[in-house]
Formats: sequence, C-alpha cells, structure tokens
Amino acid sequence: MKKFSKDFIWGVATASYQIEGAFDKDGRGESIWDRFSKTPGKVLKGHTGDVACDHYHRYKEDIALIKDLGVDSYRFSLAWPRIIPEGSGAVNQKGIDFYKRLIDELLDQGISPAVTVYHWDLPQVLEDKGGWLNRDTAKHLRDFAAVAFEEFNYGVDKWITLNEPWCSAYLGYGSGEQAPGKKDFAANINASHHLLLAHGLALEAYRELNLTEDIGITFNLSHHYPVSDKPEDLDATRIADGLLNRWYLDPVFKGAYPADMTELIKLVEPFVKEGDLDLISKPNDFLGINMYSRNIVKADENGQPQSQPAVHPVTAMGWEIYPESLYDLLVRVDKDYGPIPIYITENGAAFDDRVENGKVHDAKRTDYLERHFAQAARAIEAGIPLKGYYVWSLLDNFEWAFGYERRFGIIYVDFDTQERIMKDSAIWYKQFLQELKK
Ligand code: GCO
Repeated sequence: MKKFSKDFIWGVATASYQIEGAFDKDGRGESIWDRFSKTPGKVLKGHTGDVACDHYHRYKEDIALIKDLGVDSYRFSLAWPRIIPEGSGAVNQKGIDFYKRLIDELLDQGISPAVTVYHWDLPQVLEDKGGWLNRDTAKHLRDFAAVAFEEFNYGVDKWITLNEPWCSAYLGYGSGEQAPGKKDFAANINASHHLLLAHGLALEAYRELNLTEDIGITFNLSHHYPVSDKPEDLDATRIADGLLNRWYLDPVFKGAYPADMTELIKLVEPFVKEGDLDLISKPNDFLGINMYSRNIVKADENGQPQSQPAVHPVTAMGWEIYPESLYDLLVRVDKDYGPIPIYITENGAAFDDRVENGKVHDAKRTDYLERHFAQAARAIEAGIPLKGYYVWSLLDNFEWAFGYERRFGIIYVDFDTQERIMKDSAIWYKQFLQELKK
C-alpha cells in the first residue's frame, strides 16, 4: 500500500484501566470502574481490572513487544486515580513516577508516547459528588490535565484530552451499560456538556502552558447508512448521526450543538453557561477517530432510528465488518468539519482466539486490519489528511462490561499466567511495517 508516506505514524493503543492492574498499588485511589466492576451483575463473570494484564509491573516486557512490532508510537492513558487519588488536591508522586518510568522506557526504545489524559477511570470520590453531572468535575479534569502536561510533556509526542466522551456520557449515565451505571437519558446530555467543557478547559490549560506538542480529542464515530431512500429512513438516519457523531463534532468544530437536535438542545441548555461553547471550540491540532464498524438505520413506527442487522460478517462484538465505511467516514468528517489532521486512534476487532501449539492463528483479525488499512490508503489518495493509525489493541485486555471475554489484542494474554503470545496478526503487522519502511 504505497499511499502511506514515510512520516505516517503507525501505532498500537491501550488504556489504563484495561491493562494496568495494580488497582490498589502505590497509592492509587478507587475509580468508578473499580466500583462498577465489583458491583454484582455489571461485568461478565464478575471480572474486574484488579490485575488485568499486570502492565503496571510488566510494562518493560510489553514495551519490548511494542518495539519488536516496529511501530512508531504507543497510545496509552493515564489513570486519574493513580495521579490524583481523590480526584482533586494532592498529587500521588508514586503515580507520577510510574508514568515517568513508562515514558522513559518508551523513549529509550525509540517509541513515541501518545497520551490520553482521560480514558474513563474517573476517581470514585468525584462520582460521589455527581461525577460528570457536576460541572466542577470539568474543572478537576483540567487540574489533573495540567499536572500531566507539566510532569510528562517532556516526553509526550501527542496529547488526547478525552477518549470517546459519547461512551462516558451515554453508556455511563444514559444506558447504564458502563460505569457509573446511571440510566437517565437526560443525565447523559448533561454529562456530555461537562465532558466537552472538560476538553475545552484542558485545551486552554495546555495552551496557557505554552507547550507545543500536538493536542486533540478522540471521538468514537460511525458512518450511518439509511436502509432505504424513503424520507422516514433518511430522517431517522439523520437523527442517529446527530446522536452519535454531530452532537460531539459540532460543538468542537463548529462552536454550537447541532440545530436539528432540538430535543437534546432543550435538555442541554440549562447546563450551558456564557462562553462554554467558545471554550469548547478552540482549535485542536488534530482529531482522533475511533472507528470499528458502521450503522444501518431504519425508521421505527415513531420515526425514531432503529439499527438494522449486519449485512456482512460480524466480529465477536457483533459489529459488522465493513471497511468501506472507514473511507466514507473520513471523507464526511473532512468535508463537514475539516480541514483538520486526523489520526485513527483506534481500529481493530475482537474474535474468539484460541492458542494452538503456542500460536494464535487469527486470520480474521489480519483480514480485518488489512482491509481497513486499504481504506485508509484510499482516503489518503483522495486527499484526506490522515496522519496516523493506532491498532486497538496491543494486548487482550479488560473489555469493560465484557470483562476478559472479548479479545481485541494482536498479542494474546493468558490471564492465568500473564504469558504474552504474538498472534499471527501481530506478526503480519510487523511484516507489513517492515515492507512499508523498506
Ligand atoms: C472504545 C474504547 C476501548 C475499547 C475498544 C473496544 O473505543 O470503546 O476506547 O477502550 O476497549 O474500543 O470496544
């Protein structure tokens, strides 16, 4: 795939709660995911992130694997409760020291760190004060981000303020599928505004420190396709696209919530204060997109969007494999929200992996990645400013409410022994990069 230039960034991605373990080590405080995962019935098989991939202790071994892959960059996130255990106030030096060891080892190995400030592990103390329903949490995130910027910017190549605010808001406060497990659609809208405000405040803090690395935000986006060209299906698709994509893209890149989402605007207006949207829409250096699949939409009897079954094969998550939607999504985002440099900050797939004679033959994952890489190359050829691609994930890890029952890694983890096994997809990725960099 000749379309990738020499300065295109290839990487792998993880997140703190999903891989670190050491949940109570060296002063780490409780997060909403510690509380949620230990609440009976919330996570498959009662799995928790107490140990996960034990990355807190095995980070050197894992960085050696990253090095062996030959990627340019490693995207990981900071555990807020490890750095500021109470969510605000005192900084835990042992938490700072862990991430400095991690960053220094990456730099020693010639791997550029891309750091997500917030990837869902909110300190429980803040949730007890309302969490993302409380505007103060946005200010506490800013203060946490400022500590991170001051302590780690020396080694960080790229900053991402938030990972997928839609998940934090809708899955955390709307549907209750994720921590903290609230079920109130209006609360999701309230939370969405405070998360976007947190992004704006963190971005402002970064600029005030006169730091010069690139900084942006990561959204989970999917391209939406109407099941037919009937007006009701087209309108239902517009609504679905508004709920997932435009509700977040518009404030950040256009400075206003999408005007056609009037019902949501009625819900959010009580939480929007003078100047909020100016702050939220300050310029980013890039947009991170996490893309996995597409949505096919049909109107229900009330004209509301109803997701339709997959047309093509699906992954172990039930997500349709439709790589062309990556191209369609990138073209749309560039047209409606660009020009803005874009990174695919996550793309990958879960499949039911098995170890056979010490190997994992995950041909479906290799096929998934190869076909999505091809769509990324197609987008670059069409002039889309796509600058990099992070495979989700380096390791099999704690897949939130699915626990360890969904394996996204290109490296297999035996959670009983903590053995790592490079899957065939990792070997393919390594060879792909060697070919590219010849
Ligand atoms: C997300 C999160 C990751 C997930 C991955 C697979 O995009 O939901 O960033 O933490 O594990 O996407 O669901």
